[in-house]
Amino acid sequence: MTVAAQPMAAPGRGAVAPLAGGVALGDGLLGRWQRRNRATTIPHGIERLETEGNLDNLRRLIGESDAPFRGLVFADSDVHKTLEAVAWELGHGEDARLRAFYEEAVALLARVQDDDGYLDSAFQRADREKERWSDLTTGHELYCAGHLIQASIAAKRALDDDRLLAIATRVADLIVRRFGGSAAEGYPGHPEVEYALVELFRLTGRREYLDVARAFVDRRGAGWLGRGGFGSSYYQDDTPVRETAIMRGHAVRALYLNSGVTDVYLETGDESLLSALRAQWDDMVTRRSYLTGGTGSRHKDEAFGDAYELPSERAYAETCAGIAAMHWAWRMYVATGELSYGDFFETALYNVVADGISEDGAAFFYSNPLQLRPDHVSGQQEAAARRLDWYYCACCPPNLMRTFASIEGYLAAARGNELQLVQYTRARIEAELEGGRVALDVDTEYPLDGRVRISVIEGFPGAALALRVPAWASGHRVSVGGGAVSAELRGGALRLPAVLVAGTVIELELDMPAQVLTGNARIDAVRGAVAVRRGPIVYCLEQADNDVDIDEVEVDPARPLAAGQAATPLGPVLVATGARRAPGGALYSAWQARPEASDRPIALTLRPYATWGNGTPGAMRVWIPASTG
Ligand code: FUB
Ligand code: ZN
Repeated sequence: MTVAAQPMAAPGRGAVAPLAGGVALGDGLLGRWQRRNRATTIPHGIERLETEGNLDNLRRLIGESDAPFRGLVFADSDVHKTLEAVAWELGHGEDARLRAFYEEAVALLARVQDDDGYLDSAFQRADREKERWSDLTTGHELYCAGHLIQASIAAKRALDDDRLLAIATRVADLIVRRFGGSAAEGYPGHPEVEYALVELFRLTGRREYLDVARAFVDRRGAGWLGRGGFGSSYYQDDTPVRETAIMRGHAVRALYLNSGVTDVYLETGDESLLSALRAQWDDMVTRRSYLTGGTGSRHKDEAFGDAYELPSERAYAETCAGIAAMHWAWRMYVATGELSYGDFFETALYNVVADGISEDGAAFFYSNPLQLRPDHVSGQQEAAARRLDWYYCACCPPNLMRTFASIEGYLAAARGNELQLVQYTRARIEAELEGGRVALDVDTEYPLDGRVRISVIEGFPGAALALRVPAWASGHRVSVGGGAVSAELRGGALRLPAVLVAGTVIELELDMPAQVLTGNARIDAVRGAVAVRRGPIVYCLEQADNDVDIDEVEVDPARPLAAGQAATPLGPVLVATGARRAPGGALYSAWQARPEASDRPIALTLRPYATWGNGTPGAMRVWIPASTG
């Protein structure tokens, strides 16, 4: 039996409710990515947990390995994230390799756990550098606990297996004893545990998990965490959550925190949290994120930059930040019912997150810049020129694994008697709505094209459908049973009352012509340049596709873009018209008079950004100087 991933259960006060499973991906892009993840990425990751020492770090605590502790202080979290991915995948169907890892890891964690519930190999080891809970700022114990809790929720929901949940609830109970109650102090240097605890509350009904998550949110902002090397803004600890209107500091921390804050709002209804979240969301989307959905423009501190500080080649845009932004976008949608939050989710998914993994599923980017210079000296983790098969700081690969393994949990939600489709991909979707049950087949090549055909298999009178119309769509048409209908588009949603009746076919057509975009003039790094986007897919120039040096070209934005011959998993290559503007004479100096453009127009081949770097190594750029005549 196939069990659909359900990363989030219906919250107490959501405007919409995530579905309780019931989604099976078909042979569309997301289904193919999920299968690649199962067949290649997860087995690759399991092997790396072995070779990099993550599993030995646990085994050595029970005398089953002589190896020294290896890796970073949060090495356990890679095990937990992989376990989460494996649990969702075992829910999709048995697999001997995945099952063997799952059984071994669960048994290992059970044996390693201390009597009081404590479980973190970096702090349990006899040769530990610090005592438990003595360094909340950088120790990552609560971060690791959060990932363990999320893995255990996956195991319970996908496999109905209580073993990991028993381990994780003992950890959570210890957290409640140590950090719960008004007399207690402390909160995590790296947020993550907040939304894990809220989800554990949803699963178990135990209020103390929600209370401690809320306490972590309420306590933040005291400046208590910044006393180490980084400043308090790095930890989002410079201002109280409710008084914060801007995104700052370490991007993954900020985005995990805001996911947790949204979850606390979703259970408490504390409107002061939601208004701070809305302000921060607007700040991120309008001033502090890349066209690709990437966030964190500074390598230093892996942090958000100033407003409009969005350099292309130095974009940090960590893969984990892309995933965390998807988590937050989904929760903002659940909180508000505004389908337009799905726009940022899909932008991040198909661009910065998809860029984080190679076409074959076994190599990864940690940072996802929007430009690679031809002579770039490849750093390890944070500035690799090519995707690497693992990282010393390996947070991103297992994060990708759990994301693809559970991606069906983010396609649709319910609002009363209405089913809302947020992301489009080939899938069977079954849901219990107020008034009855619905089942529908979604057939689409999205995002290759914008046609979505929905066949209702089961429905009931009055069952409604809402469809997200992305802001990038230059036009849209919808028909029910072959007849065009006009429905008002409000807040990115088309509402179709009473259409979910068995046998009905609903067709949505979204126009996705290639669009030429410019950046806000305040983004100095891209002033005078343009980028190309088709539907949600951002394009780039890659050297391997072009004969001319891509750092010496400009594009004529007035000339139409044509579809090229080659296809990629994210869309056709596109051909633009431009010219070469080479430096004069032998001069390649930084400063010189503006060279003449070549008379002869040249064809420039663009490919979906996330597909670059899978062939011949070389330069890449998303933003291309525009010819000014
Ligand atoms: O600190 C844990 C993870 O390592 C962060 O989320 C990533 O940014 C990387 O620094
Ligand atoms: Zn990462």
